[in-house]
Amino acid sequence: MADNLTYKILRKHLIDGELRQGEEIGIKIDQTLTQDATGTMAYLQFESMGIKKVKTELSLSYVDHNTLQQGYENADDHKYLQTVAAKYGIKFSRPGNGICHQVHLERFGKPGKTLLGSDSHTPTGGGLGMIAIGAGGLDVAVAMGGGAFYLTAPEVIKVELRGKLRKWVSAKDIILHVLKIISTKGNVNKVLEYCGDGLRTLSVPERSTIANMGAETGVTTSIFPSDEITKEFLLAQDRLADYQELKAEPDAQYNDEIQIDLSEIVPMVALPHSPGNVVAVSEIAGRKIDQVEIGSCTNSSLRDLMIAGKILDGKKVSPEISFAIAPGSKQVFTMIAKNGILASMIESGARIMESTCGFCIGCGQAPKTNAVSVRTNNRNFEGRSGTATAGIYLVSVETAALCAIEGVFVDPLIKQAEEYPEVKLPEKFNIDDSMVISPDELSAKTEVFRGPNIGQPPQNSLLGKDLKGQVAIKVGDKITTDHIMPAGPRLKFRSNIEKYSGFVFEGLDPYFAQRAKTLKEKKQASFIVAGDSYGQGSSREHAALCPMYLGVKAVLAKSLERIHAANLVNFGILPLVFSSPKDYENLDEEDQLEMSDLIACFDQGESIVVENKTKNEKIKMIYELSSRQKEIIKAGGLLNYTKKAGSV
Ligand code: MIC
Ligand code: SF4
Repeated sequence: MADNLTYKILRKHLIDGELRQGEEIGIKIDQTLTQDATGTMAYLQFESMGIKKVKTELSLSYVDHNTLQQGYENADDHKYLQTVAAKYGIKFSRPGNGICHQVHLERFGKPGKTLLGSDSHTPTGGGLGMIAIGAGGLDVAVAMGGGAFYLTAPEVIKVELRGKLRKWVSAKDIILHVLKIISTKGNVNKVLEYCGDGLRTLSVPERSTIANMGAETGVTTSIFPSDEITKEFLLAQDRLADYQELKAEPDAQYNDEIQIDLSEIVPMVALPHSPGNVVAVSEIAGRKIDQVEIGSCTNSSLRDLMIAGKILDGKKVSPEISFAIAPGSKQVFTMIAKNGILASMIESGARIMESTCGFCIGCGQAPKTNAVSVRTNNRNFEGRSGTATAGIYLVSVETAALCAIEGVFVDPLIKQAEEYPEVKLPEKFNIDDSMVISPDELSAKTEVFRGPNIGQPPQNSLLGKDLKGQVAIKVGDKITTDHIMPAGPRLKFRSNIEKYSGFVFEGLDPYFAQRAKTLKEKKQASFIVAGDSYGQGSSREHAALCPMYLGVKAVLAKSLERIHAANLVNFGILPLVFSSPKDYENLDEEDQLEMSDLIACFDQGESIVVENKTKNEKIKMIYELSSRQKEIIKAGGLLNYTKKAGSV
């Protein structure tokens, strides 16, 4: 059978299992990336594995999420990350150098390679023809140690782009259009593979906008072929040697197909509070706006900032709105400073931010009460901006810049008669890697700095034969990892699990953490009951690690998202799925639950029967776990399992 591009690359990297759709496979990881918010824990876990040096072709540690440095915690984390990187042979991208995905695309990604990142938007690398996957920090730590990364061999959906976009419509509108078609649900263990003549009109950064926000559909990753356009981009980055042509074999097989005529796409917007709530901007034209933010790993490339700057040139921003722009990388920042576009932005009234995630993760720029905030990033979950009552609207840079000028929603298509500020990529980007520190022979002797905010990764105990405990919380559908483990002002405690775990489910139930702790003291397990798509969004393993620390032993859900389900397993928490939705309805908070003979159930592949002692009922729970995952859960998590198995 002829391979599509996804299977071509997977086949080359296969080191465990058989490459058959639906089966668990282990692949070799060529490159890894971490960012500061997930990185500290990943490196603490890596250190505890007792390996001398990373075994990948390239591992990079970025600092981009939390650079506000209010208090000593961030600065301590940064120094820990810098010293641990030097010691173990990892490149270190200093704060201010840019957002991990943007910098990786510009300077390090390579067609045909595998990239594993402790951030859910790692698939941005798919724009360069990589298999780039987001995972929990512990999975990345294992990959740095040379261990395989395990995933389900995916279904591959062919997305054929035909024709050409209209003026004022851009790549962000394509991915919003895709989200409208396939939504944020039901896409687990799938890959979106793009092809078609429409690709000829999309530069690498535009392809990467699409691959980046593919994460919101829940797919494992998205991928584009590596072609002449990729070659041009790599040449302009002075990296021609990294180029290779890559495409699907003729007559390659796919599980499904989506056809998109680019000329029919109109400017789109994702309404609060889900990236899947997509409508045409024209439907809300004229609605008043309070804030506009341009930037994030989705839309902060040179192309995006040039467009925004050209739209703003000679104009003034509406006095009614708060407006900020964050260039995605130092490269982009330097180039717009040199070519004068930065001056146009400043003159228009924009506030210029550091090259970091910033507003996207609620680190600053929280909008006002009940605000309508228009942003170019990829997630608009309730409360993520830092203001619980604000509504976030996700749009393209074109729409955002026009909205900033007018103070109301503007459909860019009304501008069709005017000249579109077309941007051609430069023949040479500004190349200066001085903010990336490379380890040398002496670095292995570096002493690792540990501030008082850095604790040790907590260990879990072996899975007991029986579990007894209580439903400590019951939540609804589409609970994101931002609901489970808030970021924003809480981010600085990522390296301090004892402290950070006090904020689990903070926005939904501020008493949860205390309740779970009390149950743990009484040697009772806590159980989480959830609806559909539990664990959407980020890769933050803290959404599993902190509940584990509080004594959560199982999640009982209608369905679970891929990265979060894997993180639960990695920390020894049982990811169980209801066999009938009515069982979810029958369960209530404080119900006493018991599960018996778990190990025997696992060994014999039987479903797990949960006894609801309060209601005197029995519930059949199903689980999709490979034999390797069952062993991980029995061992109390991946760290225990890896050390025992000596697999790195
Ligand atoms: C996000 O966009 O939610 C984050 C912050 O980048 C996360 C990682 C994290 O929580 O540190 C992600 O996407 O994985
Ligand atoms: Fe950073 Fe936002 Fe991108 Fe996450 S989605 S990596 S917080 S810019």
